[in-house]
Amino acid sequence: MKTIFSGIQPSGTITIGNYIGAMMQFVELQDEYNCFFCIVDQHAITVPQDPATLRKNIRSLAALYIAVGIDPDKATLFIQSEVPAHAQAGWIMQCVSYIGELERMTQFKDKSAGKEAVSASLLTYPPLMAADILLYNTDVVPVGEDQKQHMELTRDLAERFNKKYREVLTIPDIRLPKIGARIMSLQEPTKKMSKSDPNNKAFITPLDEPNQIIKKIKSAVTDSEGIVKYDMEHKPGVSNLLSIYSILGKKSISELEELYQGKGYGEFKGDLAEVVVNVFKPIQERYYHLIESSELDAILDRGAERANQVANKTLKKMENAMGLGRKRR
Ligand code: ATP
Ligand code: LTN
Repeated sequence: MKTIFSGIQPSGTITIGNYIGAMMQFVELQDEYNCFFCIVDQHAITVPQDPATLRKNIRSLAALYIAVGIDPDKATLFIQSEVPAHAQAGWIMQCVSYIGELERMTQFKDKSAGKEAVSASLLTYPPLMAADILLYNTDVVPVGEDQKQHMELTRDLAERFNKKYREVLTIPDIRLPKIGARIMSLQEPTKKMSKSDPNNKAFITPLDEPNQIIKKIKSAVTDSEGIVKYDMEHKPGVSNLLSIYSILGKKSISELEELYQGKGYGEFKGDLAEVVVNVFKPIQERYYHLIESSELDAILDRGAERANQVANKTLKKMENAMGLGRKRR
């Protein structure tokens, strides 16, 4: 069986973008692959986090992974900071990275733009992500489109390591969803939807109440044309809503265009809101049951144990290849 690894930051409640771009792929792939799904809390602290909120978000993300359909008997679900090999291998991958290539990462440029104090870790975020992936001999990484550049760097770093030392690391491939690889903000449809957006009308989360979902979709920015048609360049708002509707409503974009021909945005948005509410309703029920249960801790304990076993093996191989410490088996 081939191996999959992916991670989500506990930097807020996941958005419909994370759900469509990442989580739906995870659920679909868990039967065919040996899967590792990680709550990357060490990545989240590259920008300021309130400690109590971070703790809450970690547990909440764990419950959401299970609530959307990850089966802990099939996939390994764990918290990054509970597997020390990530930070250790992250350091090694930093030593293989060049400052110039890290400075070229668009996520670094976006997240550091206009900030007075930028942590060093915002720059060294991608080598840690590479370590996450490489520790599990990962073949495939399902992510959204915003991670393409980080994935190319991960492959470069792994190839560089193998060439410089020894063939230790597996070169991973990226897997993007066919539709929905980049869900846009509901308020600024030319910008990626992001869970850390300060404007909470810009995103929908699976935990939003039905009336919040309806309000957010009704106030989503569109255009004055009144025609439901997919055209990302000229109609980014409507096109984004069409993508969401198509995936969650399981209808093709052209089917939807036909369905709403001659009808206004009001009816289109109302129906879309209903689709979203219905997809998230059972997820919410499972979530509220899990978040209170000790079952969640047992799942995360088991996950950390399995992840530590695999990660430590690769870490040892990396250290041996580089001549770090004393020779160990
Ligand atoms: P933050 O706002 O804190 O930067 P984020 O919302 O961008 O977080 P991440 O935790 O960094 O989310 O990403 C988790 C996964 O979700 C990644 O695979 C990422 O590619 C995917 N993803 C994030 N935003 C979107 C989006 N708008 N559309 C599709 N996929 C997305
Ligand atoms: N960089 C990703 C989160 C992330 C990740 C990973 C994704 C950290 N480590 C490993 C896939 C594999 C993000 O910002 N979305």
